Amino acid sequence: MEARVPHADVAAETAALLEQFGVDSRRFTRGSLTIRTPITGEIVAHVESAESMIAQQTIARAEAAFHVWRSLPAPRRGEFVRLLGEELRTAKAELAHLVTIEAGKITTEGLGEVQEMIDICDLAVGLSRQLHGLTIATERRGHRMMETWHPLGVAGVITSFNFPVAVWAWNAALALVCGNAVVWKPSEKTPLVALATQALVERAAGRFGDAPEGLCSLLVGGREIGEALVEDARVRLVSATGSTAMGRAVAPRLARRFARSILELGGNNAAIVCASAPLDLTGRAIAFAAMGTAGQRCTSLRRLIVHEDVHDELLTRLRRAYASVSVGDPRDASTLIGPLIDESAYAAMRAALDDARGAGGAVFGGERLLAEKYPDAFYVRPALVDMPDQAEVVRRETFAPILYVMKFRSLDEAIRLNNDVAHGLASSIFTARLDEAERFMAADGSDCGIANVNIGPSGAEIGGAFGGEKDTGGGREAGSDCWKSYMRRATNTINYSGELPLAQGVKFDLEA
Ligand code: UN1
Repeated sequence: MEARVPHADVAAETAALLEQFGVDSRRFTRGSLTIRTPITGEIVAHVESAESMIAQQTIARAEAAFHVWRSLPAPRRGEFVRLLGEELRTAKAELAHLVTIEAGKITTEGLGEVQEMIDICDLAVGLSRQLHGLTIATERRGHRMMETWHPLGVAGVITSFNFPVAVWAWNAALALVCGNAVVWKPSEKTPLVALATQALVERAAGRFGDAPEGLCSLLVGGREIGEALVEDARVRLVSATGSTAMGRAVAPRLARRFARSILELGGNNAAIVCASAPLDLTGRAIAFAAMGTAGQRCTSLRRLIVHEDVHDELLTRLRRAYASVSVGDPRDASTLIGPLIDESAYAAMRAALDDARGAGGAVFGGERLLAEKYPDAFYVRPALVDMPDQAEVVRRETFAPILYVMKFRSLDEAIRLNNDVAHGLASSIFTARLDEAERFMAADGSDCGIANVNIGPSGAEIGGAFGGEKDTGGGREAGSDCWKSYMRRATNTINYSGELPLAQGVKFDLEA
């Protein structure tokens, strides 16, 4: 048995990093929430968990901040987000390293996560001068009709462990330029990167000068904090990332009080590989999409639907890649696959592989690795499972690196398999044929929010709208016109005619 790695160093490194961000050590050394790094499984911090009372006070402060913030010119609000982007650029390496420690992402993906935050800040700054509405032709002489976009209120943001800071940034950067206050509840598994990010927010606020206190706050805590955000009438919008079960619990409660929701609830993403697909590119794309981030992206590739003519050759290539992929400490430059987040993720993976075997699947890989070196951490070889059909286990989302492979003959059949699951987040087709690519993206093609050609389903840029249909929740975040979700629309009709013609030719002749 190899010697256990000394457990003090990651904790010490974490504390040093947090102190560098200016986080008060009391915030991560005492408290009931025990934080472990998935790299070794060792405890790295104890974080204080907020109670509902604190949540109420934070929301009250956020609402007061909103009343000030909404009246600042939008480009001035953009300046705050520009400063936040600068802080993120300066602290990119350190914040990325904390992402690695807390979420187990490999270094390049940790850096990518922070880059995604910087990108959305840049987008939001540009947007702060482009929050424009339409001017609409009216049916009445001497009238003008237009729409204006106004700030909405307090926005609650609930994020998950797998993108512990980027998803907050997608929401916060837009919400802030749109004139809202933001209250953030991060995953209980990743509050440390949230504390560090909040320190950067405070630095940006200090440089900005007149940001109202409580404009952008952080509430570390459990379910009761999420519930406080969902139930509070002052919170006009809740953007929540997590499981479909969480979304099902949250959505009706928000609907009951007519609050807005943006839900991003996971996916069971497929790729169709046609007979004409360029196999080199396809294999590389599949490897990243299915194994990258240890299969713990909402957009991870979980189902591969392969034309029977190329099935065997592609599977041979993939087996080679799965056998040789480097799994290990995400801080090592040579590692491509870091650990699973925790033991429950590993248990879910094992259960899914058992079910797959029971359904006639041939499993390659999937075994636990490095258990002797890291008995409290959960490293696995990603699993490739050749399935006879799309069994129940394939149709459910398991948040782990498992790729189920199935065969198809006709594109109709492949599209039917692509759509025949509860989720509708991301999808891809690999083909050299225009007709197949277009059919996949057409109204009777993929039913997902993301439908790609010759590129995997994961790793989206922030410029597009991100999100999906069906059990994914229907929400859209990041680019395109997603900013509209963070504002309320007013339609204005202005009469400069000196007369009073009524719409639809209605007559109502009465002196008053
Ligand atoms: C998620 O997994 O919740 O498209 C978000 C991607 C990333 C975001 C994933 N840009 O894979």
